[in-house]
Amino acid sequence: MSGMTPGLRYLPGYLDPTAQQAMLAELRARVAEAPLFTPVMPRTGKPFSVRMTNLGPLGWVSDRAGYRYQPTHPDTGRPWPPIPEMVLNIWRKVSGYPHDPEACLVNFYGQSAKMGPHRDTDEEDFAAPVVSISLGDSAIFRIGGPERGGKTQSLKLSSGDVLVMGGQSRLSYHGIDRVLPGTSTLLKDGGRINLTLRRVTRP
Ligand code: MD3
Ligand code: FE
Repeated sequence: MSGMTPGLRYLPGYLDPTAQQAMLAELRARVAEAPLFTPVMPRTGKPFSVRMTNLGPLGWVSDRAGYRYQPTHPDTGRPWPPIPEMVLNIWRKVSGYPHDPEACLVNFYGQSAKMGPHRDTDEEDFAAPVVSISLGDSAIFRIGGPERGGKTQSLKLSSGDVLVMGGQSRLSYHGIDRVLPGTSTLLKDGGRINLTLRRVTRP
């Protein structure tokens, strides 16, 4: 639990470099089946700087029509590939929640990508925490409270770190201010991958 944000658990170095390599190999194989796409903002169509794809029965997408979860890839029309067992096992160990996640959002950040402050509210079930796994270059993560514009704290997320957002932190504003280029050798061409695991429906 981290000071001003009850329910936030930071697990630095949860994955050692060998486990990070193994996870990356699994992800590469699955992302080959479900290519990264560039989401756009609802209504305006402004592109995100982050590219994304999903694994699991439901995937989060954003397009001109809005934000939603859907069972298929927006470009290929195929179901999202399954969430790798080693990723599910992390959820089972750290979430404290008795059901598996349905969505694993895979975010890819190039050197200048960011994610503006937002809350994750497209799920039906806020009883489950959100679990995040970071790979590749480090990034500055910022988390506030339940209201936009409140006090915030920053945390550097590095390759192999796991973050669990339960309790009050589940509905907190959060975002990625910047990626710190050249801080990891995991990805040959640099950049950062974040996996965000979520329960979407009420079990
Ligand atoms: C705090 N992703 O995909 S992960 C997202 O690094 C997202 O790609 C960021 O925010 C990333 O929605 C941050 C950490 C994270 C994820 C979900 C949260 C923090 C959270 C939900 C509630 C509070
Ligand atoms: Fe989020």
